[in-house]
Amino acid sequence: VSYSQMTYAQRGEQHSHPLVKQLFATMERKKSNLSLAADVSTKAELLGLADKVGPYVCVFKTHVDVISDFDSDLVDQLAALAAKHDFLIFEDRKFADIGNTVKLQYGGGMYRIADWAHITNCHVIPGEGIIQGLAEVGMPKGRGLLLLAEMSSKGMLATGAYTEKNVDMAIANEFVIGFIGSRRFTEERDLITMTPGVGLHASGDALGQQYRTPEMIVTENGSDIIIVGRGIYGAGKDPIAEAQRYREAGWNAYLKRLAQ
Ligand code: 5IU
Repeated sequence: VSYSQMTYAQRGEQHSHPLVKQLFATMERKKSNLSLAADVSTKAELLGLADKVGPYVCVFKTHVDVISDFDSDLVDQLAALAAKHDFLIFEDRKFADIGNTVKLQYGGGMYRIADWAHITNCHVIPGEGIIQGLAEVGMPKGRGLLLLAEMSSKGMLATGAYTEKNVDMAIANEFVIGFIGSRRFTEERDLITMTPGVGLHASGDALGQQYRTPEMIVTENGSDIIIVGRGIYGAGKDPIAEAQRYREAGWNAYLKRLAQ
C-alpha cells in the first residue's frame, strides 16, 4: 500500500527518522498539514504571526535573512513559540554551494541556522557533497534536510532528469527527509513532500509565482504538507481566519485522499 493511502499517524509510528516521527505526530494532534511561509521583514511581525497562526500549523517556514532587526533573541522567542504551539521550524535557506562552504553557512555566521531550525533545504546543483556538508552539521543535532526537486515558479528549470537525480540522492542520504515539489516522488523511506505555491483563490503573482489548490496538491498529487504565505497574511487578510481556512482545506484534501 502506498504511503499516500496511510494516515499521518501510521506513517509516524513506523518512520525511522525521529524528526519525521515528531512531525507526523504533530500533524495528527493538530489535524494540520499546513505550513505558514512567513515572509515578513521585522522581528515583531515574525513573532506576532508565529503566535497568532502557530496553533493551526505543523511547520512555520522562515526566511531569516529578510528580517531587518534579526538578533539571537528572535530565535529564542521563536523556539519558545514552537514549544508553546507545537510546531517545527523550517528555515527555507536553499543552500546551493559546495559542501565545505554550506557547512559554514549552516552552522555559523550570524544566523546559526542549525541551532534552531528543525528543517532546512538545498539545491543539489553542486552534487552530493552539499548534502554531506550539511549532514555533518545537522545530523548530530537531529535536524532534517529537504531537496528542491521542483519549484513552483513559472519557467523553473528543475524538471525531468534533474528532478530524478534529486530523488536518487534523497534515497541514498539518511539526512534527507524529503522534498520541496508538487507531488509524491518515491515510495522509498517514506520521504515526504512539502509544496509551496498553494492558494485557494489567487492564480499567481507578478513575479512568476503560480498557485494550485490544496486538493490538486494533496488529494491528486499525494503531497504531504501545503505551504501558504500571502494567502494567509497578505494585504487586508485576517491571518487567524485564513490559517483556519487553509488548515481545514488541507486536512479535508488529505481525508479525501485517504478515502479514495
Ligand atoms: N517558495 C515558493 N516556491 C518554491 C520554493 C519556495 O514559493 O518553489 I523551493 C517559497 C517562497 C515563499 C513561499 O516563502 O514559498 C510562498 O509564499 P506565497 O504563498 O506568499 O506565494
